[in-house]
Amino acid sequence: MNVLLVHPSPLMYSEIFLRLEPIGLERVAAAVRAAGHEVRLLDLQIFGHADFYRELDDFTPHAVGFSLNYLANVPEVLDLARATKQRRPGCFVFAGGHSGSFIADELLEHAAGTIDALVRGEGESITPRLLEAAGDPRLCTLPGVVTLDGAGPAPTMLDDLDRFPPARDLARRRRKYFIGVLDPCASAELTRGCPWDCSFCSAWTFYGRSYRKASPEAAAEDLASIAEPNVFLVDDVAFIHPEHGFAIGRELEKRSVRKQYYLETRCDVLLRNREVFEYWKRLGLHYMFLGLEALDEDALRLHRKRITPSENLKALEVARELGFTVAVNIIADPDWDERRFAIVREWATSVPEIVHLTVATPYPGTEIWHTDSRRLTTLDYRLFDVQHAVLPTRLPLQRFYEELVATQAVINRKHLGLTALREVAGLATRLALRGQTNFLRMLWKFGSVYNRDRQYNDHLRPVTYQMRPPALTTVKPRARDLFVHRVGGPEMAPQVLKRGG
Ligand code: B12
Ligand code: SF4
Repeated sequence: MNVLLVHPSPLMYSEIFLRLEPIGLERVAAAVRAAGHEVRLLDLQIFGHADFYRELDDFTPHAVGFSLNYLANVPEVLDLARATKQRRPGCFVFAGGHSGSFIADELLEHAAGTIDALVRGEGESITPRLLEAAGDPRLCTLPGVVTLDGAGPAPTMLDDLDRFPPARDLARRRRKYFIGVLDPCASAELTRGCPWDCSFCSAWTFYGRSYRKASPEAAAEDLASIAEPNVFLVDDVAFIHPEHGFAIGRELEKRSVRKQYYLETRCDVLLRNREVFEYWKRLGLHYMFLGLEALDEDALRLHRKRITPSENLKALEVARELGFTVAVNIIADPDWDERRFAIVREWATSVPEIVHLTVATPYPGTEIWHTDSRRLTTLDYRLFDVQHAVLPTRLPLQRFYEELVATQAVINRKHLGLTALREVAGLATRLALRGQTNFLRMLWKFGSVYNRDRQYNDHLRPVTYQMRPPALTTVKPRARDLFVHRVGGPEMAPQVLKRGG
């Protein structure tokens, strides 16, 4: 079969700071190719819709699979699926990915027959079986597969993370992938899953709170095979088990692999496992993202972050001592008033870290989707990108965006302002001379992307596809009822939570 795998367009956030290779889709591509299919991958973060239609005509795929990690991409994928069926009526159309896994039935309803199957959970093991069964009415009996005829049992987990290393050779124009000064930048995965259970996050519900590791040898081999000098480690929380980090490091040393790395971790993990981060500093780790989320105790408790403000601040000190460049995230609640924004602005300008501000957003698959008593003010998927307010704002909406953008601008001026620019000018020039202009372009884009009017006007766009809102309930769902992947015995079976009105 000719199989075309498609990653949708970038969201607001990635327009500025980063564009990363679709590593999940590359791993699915590896599994599909291993089953003997001809596979092409098209990343619409780089290519346009015209390129997609050209692929449909030139490659004449028998199957097209879309990646739906992000809710905000739902309308685009639904439109592309429809267009695919119009252009190639016999083509088998399917979709999978993180967000898609939580709203499979709703997506199939919107698609009205233009998506043949939704794949819940990890795609590597099931996609080859799905393609084999395409057109068979028993398709919906496969694990994790949902069609208009019904849903199969819970998805099966990949038994071994070493299988199906990402088919990076299929990603075209790879020099377009970057994060900040790491330009160009590849991605790699050392572990999968997260054992914590923050109330706003769906990483743990997707994997059923499981945590798996690649073998140190396979992880190092994969990193050694990467051509780019920089690597983004996509793990939810890096180096939870320090011995795993040390073992990979030793394998990298054996292979003389030297790269610059970016990773994401928790403050308490950094505090507890300081030595492994220190060791990786020597291997080339320079940049890390710490999910701070809030400055005060109450908000941290609400997010169930299981950490205190003083531990967070201590971790920042440790990261500074070790010489890392750190980015942190703060969740802005739509309930914030001018005073709360001012506090965050003041704090953000007083610390050397890069501070990101995202807007609290209940997503399907998270606990707050069911428990936040505030009613959603919009059902437009495109606004569920943690840059828009989808819950009632205390300030008038326009005023909220004014404060949000002003805060982001103050924070960004700290890093992208004239003084900062003078510091990075040499680096930007060196990259430009090598033809790497992603970082340079990023420096000029802030005003056009983070813009009060643009954000407000996004709410006024006509909505073709409406999200199904959560059912109103005061009962906190059981963790296992939120899981996509079933872990443990049958008592852990995820039940599809019925949503509606
Ligand atoms: C790395 C990462 C990023 C990278 C993106 C890398 C990339 N090019 O895709 C960066 C840093 C850019 C990023 C940014 C954002 N992210 Co992010 N990100 C992640 C993270 C931590 C890991 C994703 C990953 O690479 N996993 C490893 C690969 C192997 O897994 P995977 O992609 O899920 O793919 C597997 C399955 O999903 C499935 N699959 C995937 N695609 C397909 C397609 C088909 C056809 C099939 C059958 C199967 C399939 O099979 C794959 C292999 O098993 C996830 C959390 C998580 N644990 O998933 C959040 C997560 C996906 N991100 C999230 C969010 C909110 C964002 C932002 C909006 C945040 C922001 N601050 O603005 C931005 C927007 C990004 C954008 N699209 O522009 C949310 C998604 C929420 C939602 N419901 O939409 C998540 C779930 C984190 C969370 N719990 O809040 N992110
Ligand atoms: S926010 Fe981080 S620590 Fe919390 S559940 Fe999600 S991935 Fe895990």
